Amino acid sequence: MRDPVTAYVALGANLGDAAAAVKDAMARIAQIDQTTLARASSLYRSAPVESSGPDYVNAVVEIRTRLAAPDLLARLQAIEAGAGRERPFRNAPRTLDLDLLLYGSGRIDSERLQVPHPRMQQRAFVLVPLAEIAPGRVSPAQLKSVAGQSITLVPSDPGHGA
Ligand code: PH2
Ligand code: MG
Ligand code: MG
Repeated sequence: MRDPVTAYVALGANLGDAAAAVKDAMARIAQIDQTTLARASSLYRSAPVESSGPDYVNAVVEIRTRLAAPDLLARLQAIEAGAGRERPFRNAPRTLDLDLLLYGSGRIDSERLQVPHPRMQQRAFVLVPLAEIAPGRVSPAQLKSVAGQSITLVPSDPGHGA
């Protein structure tokens, strides 16, 4: 059996109850076979970047997985599909988006999967939650370069242990 790999997954949603969709997706990621959820960031609200519709709810999780990257991607896409994800056009508003950001120190450049995620360095909605749970993975200079993009913490819901 392969050694576990530390990987990071970005979560995003801006249709329906986006916060509930992101939290539910975290629980579903924790249930992926051969995979454990190590850390989950806070939920953040961010304006759509090269996209449209309501504000997004975004977060990042750290997982440990023995799955190969393409198998992990298939599990993530199944969770997206289960949340009613449709893809009418590029960057369309969505009920749930799960993007594999980092897979160990691996570099993957296939038609279906690019890791590290090719646009993560330009996006505060990825770098800010990633820096919260994995500060060593994001430099101050990287954070500074996206400081102009609006992103705020979603207030946590004390009644439900969030
Ligand atoms: N995802 C995109 C495009 N634009 N903007 C925000 N704020 N959050 C996202 O998750 C997001 C986006 C493509 O996946
Ligand atoms: Mg995305
Ligand atoms: Mg995606």
